[in-house]
Amino acid sequence: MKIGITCYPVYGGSGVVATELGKALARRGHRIHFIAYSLPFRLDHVTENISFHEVRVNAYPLFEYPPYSLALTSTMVDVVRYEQLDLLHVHYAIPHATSAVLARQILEREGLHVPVVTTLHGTDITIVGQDPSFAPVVKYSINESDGVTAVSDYLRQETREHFGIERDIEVIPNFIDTSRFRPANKEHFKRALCPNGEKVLVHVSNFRPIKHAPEVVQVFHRLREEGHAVKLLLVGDGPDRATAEHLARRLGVYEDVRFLGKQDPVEEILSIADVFLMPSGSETFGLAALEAMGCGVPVVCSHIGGLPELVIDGETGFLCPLGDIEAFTDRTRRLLVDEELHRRMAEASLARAHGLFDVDRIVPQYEAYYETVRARVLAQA
Ligand code: GMT
Repeated sequence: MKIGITCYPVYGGSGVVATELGKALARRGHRIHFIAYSLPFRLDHVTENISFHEVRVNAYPLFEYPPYSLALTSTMVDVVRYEQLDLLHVHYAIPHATSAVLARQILEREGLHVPVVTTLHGTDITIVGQDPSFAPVVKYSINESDGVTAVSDYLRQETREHFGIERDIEVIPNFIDTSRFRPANKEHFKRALCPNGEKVLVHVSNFRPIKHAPEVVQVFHRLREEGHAVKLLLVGDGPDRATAEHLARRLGVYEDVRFLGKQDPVEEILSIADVFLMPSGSETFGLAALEAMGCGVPVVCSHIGGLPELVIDGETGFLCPLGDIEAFTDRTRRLLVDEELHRRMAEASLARAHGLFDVDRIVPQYEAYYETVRARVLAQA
């Protein structure tokens, strides 16, 4: 199939899923055309089956807000026409689904029928999409897409409830490349960072307020107060990074916290982690937690959103009440002091991540869905 994929190309879960999906589809023989405002950050190499089409938005004195959605629509129309795409798959509803639906309507006038599949990822439904400035357009674009997928059952329910949407929504979860996210022996790296055999806590996020990153520092501080030999690695960057940094200084633990910034080879860091912390206030799936589990790292996270569909409480990690620093500290402590519990949870995490969320298991679900949607659209044309 010739497939156009649109996503946010910057650091973020939906961009990662879209890019890894495109790369996997290309390996399976499909011809993939990424359509975005810059090269997706995980698209480190362009292969024979992958092209990139940049969306350019021209400045004009009248435009205080240059209309990116329209430039995207025009690029989609152009790419579908000249590359003869079979399907457009857009990730994150705003504005990608709207642009794709409009592109499809333009092309229909020319007798071209290009189905639109929209994948809902998270804040496009749970936060931003519910804002009155976007909600009616989001609802319309979801209803008008030819196929809709959501990354968890929780997100499917949220979409139905908040937007009053009744149409079919296929749940296709996030996935990982298990040849990349797997346990690896990085003892030399661990010894360099932890010369006295300290245990390692890791948090990976874009440090947006919804990730509650400062809570990770609070948990770490409590464990240090109790005398545990432990280090904290914080990966990623964003608005709350400075807050977390100041907190670490104020609490006197800064020396043992490493702010590593945006790191692409995140699996290297995960391979020396003992516990992964995710105190998020909202998470439709939790891709970063899945990547940790793929490396055999137990996850301690908030009991919210789609996380219970990934992390099995007491088996692969722990689910804690939202914002309950005491509970997060307690569960992390248990994993630090009880080696047998840690071993069991690390093994269970690995088995769950590799058994259920491997790229080779999930990508065929997208392929089958594309076929179903395309057959339906062509039958109606
Ligand atoms: O909000 C983010 O962290 C980024 C966001 C996105 O759409 O780029 O991530 C969402 O999509 C990921 C991939 O499907 C999910 O694993 C994340 O849980 C989800 N984030 C939130 O719901 C906050």
